[in-house]
Amino acid sequence: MKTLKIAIQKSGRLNEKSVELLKNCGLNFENYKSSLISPVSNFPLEILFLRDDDIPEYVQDGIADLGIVGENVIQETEVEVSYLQKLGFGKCSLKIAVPNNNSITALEQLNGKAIATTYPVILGKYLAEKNITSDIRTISGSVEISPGLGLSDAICDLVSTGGTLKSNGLVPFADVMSSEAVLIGQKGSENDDLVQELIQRIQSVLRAKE
Ligand code: PRT
Ligand code: ZN
Repeated sequence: MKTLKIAIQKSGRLNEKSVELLKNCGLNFENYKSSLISPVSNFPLEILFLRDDDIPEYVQDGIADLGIVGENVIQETEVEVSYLQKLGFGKCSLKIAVPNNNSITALEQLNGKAIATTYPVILGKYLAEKNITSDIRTISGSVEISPGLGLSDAICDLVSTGGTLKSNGLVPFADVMSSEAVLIGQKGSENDDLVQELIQRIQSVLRAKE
């Protein structure tokens, strides 16, 4: 019999809620922190624990049939996958923020300015749509300290409570995208009976939470 594979984040903001969702679907598995794969004892499914950045490509390439990951990561990796279900957790927005003592009030003022981000693809498309040409500086983390260090004029980063922006003297300026965790599948996987069974279980867990 066929066994499905679902990729979830190994550790980080989405791990706990992803595990909880699958457990609430009645799936029995050990949540080993040290292993990459955990078999489910009562459903033909294996759980792969991965870095969130790798999940979209693994699903696109069929190494995993399904994945749970933030929409922001899917859009940034530009993969071809099917969106199967929004999951209602991991909510955040990708925003452009500027130092609170600045004089930037209109988007056009970002022309020629340096914007630091870990989301160059999404930001690049957003600015192109608005006909704005900025210098996108791709960095791998701690984006919020970059204006204070004189490395950029603005940042584009994920925001949930807004506390990180505030404590770094930044104010949100423009909404680039909103995001939450979603269930994705390899293109066409929605036609699979086992995938449908799992989607239905997930939907009834989400309905019970409403
Ligand atoms: O190790 P791995 O690569 O798997 O994890 P990661 O470090 O890349 O990601 P992780 O665990 O930080 O986030 C996983 C996903 O959670 C993201 O891709 C988003 O879809 C979602 N998410 C929801 C967030 C946030 N909220 C969030 N607030 N991801 C990051 N942040 C960061 C943000 O970058 C900033 O540094 O939190 C800070 C801002 O938070 P506030 O509350 O101060 O606004
Ligand atoms: Zn990551």
